[in-house]
Amino acid sequence: MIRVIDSHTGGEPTRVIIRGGPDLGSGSMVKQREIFQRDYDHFRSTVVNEPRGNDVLVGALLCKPQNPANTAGVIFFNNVGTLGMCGHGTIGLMVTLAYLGRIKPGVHVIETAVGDVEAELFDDHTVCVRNVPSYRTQKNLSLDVPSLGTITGDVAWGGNWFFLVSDHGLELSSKNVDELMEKCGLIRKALQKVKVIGDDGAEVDHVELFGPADDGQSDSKNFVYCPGKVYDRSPCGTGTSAKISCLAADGKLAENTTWLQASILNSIFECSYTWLEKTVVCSVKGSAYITAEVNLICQEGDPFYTGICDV
Ligand code: PYC
Repeated sequence: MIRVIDSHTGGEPTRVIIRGGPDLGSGSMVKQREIFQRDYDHFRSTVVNEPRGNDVLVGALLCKPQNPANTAGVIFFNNVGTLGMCGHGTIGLMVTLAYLGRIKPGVHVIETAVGDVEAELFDDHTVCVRNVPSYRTQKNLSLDVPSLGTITGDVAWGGNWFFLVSDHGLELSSKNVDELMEKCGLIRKALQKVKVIGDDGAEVDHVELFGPADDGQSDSKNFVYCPGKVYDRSPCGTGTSAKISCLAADGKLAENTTWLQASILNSIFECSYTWLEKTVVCSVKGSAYITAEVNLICQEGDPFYTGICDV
């Protein structure tokens, strides 16, 4: 029996495991994530994939923080593997811990496999995440994408790796999701074909399209394609941090200036940044709401005990 609490952040779901998860020891989150990836991939799939979950769900396994002064350690994962950081997931995690009465408003340090983040809980629903340092590694990379032609974008890190494209000629609208998914899938394949990687050697596995906002208040709207062939319903905390690192590097956004990033659903993250040497530290503020508190049950003999994954 696995006890979970579900929430959504700007429409993007997070499932926090509060009981029944594996014990990964008390090492660093890098070490704990290594053990999780090596020995518990079936657990990941059981929790987030059908029939207990769905492709869009992001899981958050609460872990022992290496530093006992910190609030929690967490491993984020999705339908195909683990994530580095997850902005919407951290907001969902904080709101979940508040719902459980485990934390009070204030600043909390959360350990992730790519570094510690500070998350400030304002009330039951709103959280501001001070993300790991973000930076751009490639500007105006031209990619030959079969049936789309040349697509130019930037490569940036915001806790995960992103290929950020503004010049895509597509309308970012919910009614175009099928076309957006198909085209992002082609871009992802082209990135894989020419082996575009980040400076840590990891694959650039998220594609982020930008366009003008249409809600009368945001600075930009995005569509974020994630590695498991799903799109982020929220503005994507790590993706928005990657975007802000590009704006900062281009001198298009000043320090401590608010940037309102809208998602494909027009849910909004309020962001700003400060420089840290050649990187930027982004603050990403958003809200999450609890949607369920349930036990996942795994019965003996269930042919789909460890979930269905056909991605
Ligand atoms: O909010 O950082 C994020 C995120 C990553 C993948 C899905 N959401």
